[in-house]
Amino acid sequence: MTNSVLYPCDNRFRSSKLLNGIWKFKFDPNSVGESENWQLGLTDTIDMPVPGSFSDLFTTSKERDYVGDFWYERDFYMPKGWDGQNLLIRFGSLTHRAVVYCNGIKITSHEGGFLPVVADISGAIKPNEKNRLVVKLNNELSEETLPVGTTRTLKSGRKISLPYFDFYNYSGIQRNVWLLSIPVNSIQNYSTNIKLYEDYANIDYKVESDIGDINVELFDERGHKVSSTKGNNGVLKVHNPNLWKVRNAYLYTIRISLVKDNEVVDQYENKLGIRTVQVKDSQILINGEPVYLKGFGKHEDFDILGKSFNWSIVKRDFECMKWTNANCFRTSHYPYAEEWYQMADEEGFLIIDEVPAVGMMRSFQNFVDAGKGKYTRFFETSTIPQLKENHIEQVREMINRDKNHPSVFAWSMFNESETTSDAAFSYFKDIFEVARNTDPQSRPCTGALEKNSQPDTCKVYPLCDFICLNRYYGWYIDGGEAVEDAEDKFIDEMEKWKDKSLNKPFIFTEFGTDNLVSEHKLPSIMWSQEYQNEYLKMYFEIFDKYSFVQGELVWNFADFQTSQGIRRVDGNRKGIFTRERQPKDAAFLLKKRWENK
Ligand code: GCB
Repeated sequence: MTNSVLYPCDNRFRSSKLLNGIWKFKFDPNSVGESENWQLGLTDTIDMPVPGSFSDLFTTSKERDYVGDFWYERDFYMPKGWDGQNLLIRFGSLTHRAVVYCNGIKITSHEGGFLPVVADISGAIKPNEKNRLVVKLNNELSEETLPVGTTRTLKSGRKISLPYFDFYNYSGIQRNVWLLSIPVNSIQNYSTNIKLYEDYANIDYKVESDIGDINVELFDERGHKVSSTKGNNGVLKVHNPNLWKVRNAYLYTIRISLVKDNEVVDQYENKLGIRTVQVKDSQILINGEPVYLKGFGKHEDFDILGKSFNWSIVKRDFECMKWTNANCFRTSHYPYAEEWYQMADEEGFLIIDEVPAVGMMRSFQNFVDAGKGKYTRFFETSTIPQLKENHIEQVREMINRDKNHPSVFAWSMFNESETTSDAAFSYFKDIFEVARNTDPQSRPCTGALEKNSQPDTCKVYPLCDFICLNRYYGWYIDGGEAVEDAEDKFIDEMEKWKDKSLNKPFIFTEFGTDNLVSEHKLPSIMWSQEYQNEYLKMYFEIFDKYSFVQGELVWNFADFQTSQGIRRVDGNRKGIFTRERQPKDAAFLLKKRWENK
């Protein structure tokens, strides 16, 4: 029995029970927990919601900005009728690293804060008694783990985190926690790959399971069976398929059954969209048709909730994105909770799925340094082998988790890394290769390039199937009075890319200005809403001049929390929406442009 990361599914064979709610919580600043046997049970605890980011619930900075080890605990009973099954514990994520104990027994440990942690607890659980789940987490940043940053110890002995990235280091048990009951002989994983022909589609599939016979069936949205076949590997043929289209999604249901001695012993169902992805010349093709990407770089971020998963925020964000006529977003700068992808599948949104490889230029203000030629020999440091190991593992885990979502059309291997050295190239060559070897659908791979990654200096862009540029001409570079120079510099760069005749699509994965809802100025000045609109119009004019520009994802969908600093006014204010998800002026500009684009 492997620890399948398949999203929970309830049916005759499988059950799930959410363990969300109030858990016990305790900081462990001196890392004494294990030596004092905290894994057996915590004392002197406080209440803590799960899912939840702990930071913004507190009223002192010491607690909000806490860095180090911290512990969660809750008791649970195994539901009636679950005996004889395999029991798994499944965390949507544990940020950034964790050790899980059940009844004092170590069950698993995991590195990386944005992907599921699943473990078999069958051996540790007591069927008829109260069971205790204890989780030790740690949220320190380093140059060996993703996302990249460092941890500083103040004179008082208190640790603070110094992220090399521009979002607040929220942590905790931030996503759903489930107890799962799975048959002893079970289905563990499956993947699909779609090929379209004139009047039919072939869905090549692969199922990993315990020994037995596999049946695969496909149902349309009305529940009618449209195809079926047998075997762990095979092809489902669908005549005159309803395609999953951008902003016009059609979802079939795939049902996989495991049969032993003529009896079904396990069944797994999930949604399936029939669509293909291709990069051809300078276009991105979905089902063979070119699509221009319109949308946002986002964050999982909200007032009080931090990065906690919450369905209402997912719903509101999709409603706002639909209102602007967007069709795409990038999960900057880490894989989001799985439910985001489920809604994107339903709503026909495209996703660039990003691994948490952010901060790979050793800068506390990467957003400024990214434009100013800072070079830190990041890839020539002794921490690189360990970092690379973690990076590879998280690429694998992300693709394994998200590979069956029709919404996911591309993988992003990094955000704003240093790219100008041979060392950077050889590092990323291996990372891209892992992604390409892992994805059964061979989706395009890319990475978001900062301003130092220029046509004549960047060594990494040849690895990208399409080029993603983050550019801030007119904000970090030549903002305000100098904005006309910004425009010249931007056009100059674009001409250099054009001269390269790369015959690849270019997507702008970031461009934007900070602004305050309270600021209106005539003539415009930086931080006013008028300035944001003028800046966006300048960018749109330039995009429209170059036919290889095939998408625009504005930075950012909404204002979001960051570390404190002289350039951040209670966070990053580049939102097209406020942090409360109300439109700023630019939202109306985008809505109008994207209606006709
Ligand atoms: C960037 C980063 C992003 C920042 C953004 C900004 O280049 O990729 O994480 O938030 O700039 O607003 O400075």
